Amino acid sequence: MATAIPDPHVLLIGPYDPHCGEYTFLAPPLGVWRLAGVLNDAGVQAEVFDPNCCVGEPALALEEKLAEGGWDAIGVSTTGMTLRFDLELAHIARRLLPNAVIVAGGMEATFKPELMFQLGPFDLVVLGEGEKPLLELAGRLRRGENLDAIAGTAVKTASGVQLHHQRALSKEELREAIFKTPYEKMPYAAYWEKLERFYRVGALPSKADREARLAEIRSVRLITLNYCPMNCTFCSSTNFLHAAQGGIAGIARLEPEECMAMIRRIVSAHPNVRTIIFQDDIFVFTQDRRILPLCESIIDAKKRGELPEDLQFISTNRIDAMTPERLAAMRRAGFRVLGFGVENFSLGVLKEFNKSRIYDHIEPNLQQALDLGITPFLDLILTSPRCNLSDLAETIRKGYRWLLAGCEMGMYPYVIPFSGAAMANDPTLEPHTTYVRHQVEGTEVAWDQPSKILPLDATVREAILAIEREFNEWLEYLELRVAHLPSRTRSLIWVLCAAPVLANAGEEAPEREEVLEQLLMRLPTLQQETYQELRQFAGKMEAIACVA
Ligand code: B12
Ligand code: SF4
Repeated sequence: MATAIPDPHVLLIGPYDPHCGEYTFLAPPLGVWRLAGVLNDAGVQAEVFDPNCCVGEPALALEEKLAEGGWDAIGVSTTGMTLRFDLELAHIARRLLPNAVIVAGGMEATFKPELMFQLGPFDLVVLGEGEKPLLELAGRLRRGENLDAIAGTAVKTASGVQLHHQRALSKEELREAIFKTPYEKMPYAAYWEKLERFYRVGALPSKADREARLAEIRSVRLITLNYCPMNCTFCSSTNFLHAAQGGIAGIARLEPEECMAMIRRIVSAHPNVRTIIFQDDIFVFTQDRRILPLCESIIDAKKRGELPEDLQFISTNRIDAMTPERLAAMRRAGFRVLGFGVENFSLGVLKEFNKSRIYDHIEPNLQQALDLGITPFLDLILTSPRCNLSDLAETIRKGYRWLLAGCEMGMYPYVIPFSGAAMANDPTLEPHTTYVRHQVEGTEVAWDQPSKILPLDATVREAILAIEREFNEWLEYLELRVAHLPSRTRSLIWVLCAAPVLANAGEEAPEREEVLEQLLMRLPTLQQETYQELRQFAGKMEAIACVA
């Protein structure tokens, strides 16, 4: 029996991204903050260490935090994208605190517990939602009991890694956990200042531009759903709770009045907030009974002065769940950007992604949203493992058309095999998966991590790799000259690079010259001489693309 620790202290480390979220906005790590709130509420001393928002070098800042002493358990949050950096921090914790209990949690840990034990200095791996396992862990530390067989954990034994599954949080438990998220303590203001500096907001030419950028930056994230059950084949989060439960988990989400309570709390904790981002994987279901009453409540609360009139909202939604009535209600409530995981404009690819049911809804709903003054934000994966060149050309053409029509867009060249996604586990795709060698800084620990699932068809594979090579050159070139490249500008660069490759292969594609003009129009902060330089660079790139 271990020694009882009457007042255990827990430090929770958020996922670590030293590149500062190059693709998208950074924000306080919601998962570990929610866990800290739940532990604090149960009388457990828990703090968050956020490596993306600390003073000085994160590794040194962590060492200082650990040297404050008194830590009995350290929790390390992991995602596939950040794993090598998360492990670096876990190894530092072990070096400084040889006797502390070190726990891995989060997406990557849940899907790959064996890998965690192989690469990291962990005593336990938490599977799925961390609330109940961490409360149980703290209880056992208090009572001096061993940590065996806690529901929702994996442990390493002589005979291998043993999994102890847990049930996903019920609707009531999820509500309790969300309500305990300590928004009042979360350093949103520090993130906003960092982003305002990074995007050089003060240097933007017009007040309208500055206001638009501030509305984007001064946002707070709220999650009201436990998971999305749509089972897209490239998606990992759809399988997260099933992996933790060892079976199909039930859906749970907040009711309209519970969402309102959280919105009011966020506004009072962060009065300068301009936008609340509903971070649910899907915010509106096809059979949805929440969205209309929620919009009405927001509109009422704004009228009564309980919420700022100009408070805006962003959410990610299934495009097949949109109707003219819902879109209009969302617009009136202040939803200014709606994310849609469209993924691809080709029906064949959507079938492969298990998402073909959205196909007929894409164009009418994008048009309807634009007509209402809502900006649709589309995520596109340009190729799938089994696509052909005309699928790629269709997505580039339609993506370009909707971009010019006013949509925002994030484009990704191929499927990234995130652990837990059906495609990542498909043995027929294994020969088409490429790996990157990673090493954990300061250690000998190294492994090959899956990084791309490339198209099986050699023509498409070569095309997308050529497009990606040119895209990377453009990015390197432009990032030295422009403060921040928003997703839509990056997407134009993808179209620009794809156009000659597709045209050379006989596919109908946008005119490269025209795309270049569109790109130049969207780089307003460039000096005149830089434009000329840029045209010369474009000419050089085109010559290379034609030779290739
Ligand atoms: C919000 C979000 C973001 C936000 C903000 C992240 C933040 N700072 O909070 C932003 C927009 C910044 C973002 C960016 C990206 N994201 Co993101 N994001 C999400 C999203 C939609 C929700 C995460 C969330 O807040 N969940 C709610 C909290 C409460 O849950 P949680 O974090 O999972 O934590 C719970 C458990 O995991 C567990 N847990 C977590 N940590 C720990 C630690 C310990 C010790 C324990 C015990 C338990 C534990 O307990 C928590 C409470 O129950 C997820 C999808 C999803 N549904 O999870 C994708 C997701 C995490 N993102 C993903 C990706 C790919 C990205 C990007 C790379 C996208 C891109 N292409 O640019 C970037 C990467 C940015 C970066 N450099 O890190 C992938 C990661 C896939 C993977 N396996 O790695 C996900 C899973 C979506 C997907 N399926 O593709 N993201
Ligand atoms: S709709 Fe989005 S969150 Fe849901 S399974 Fe598909 S990709 Fe994942």
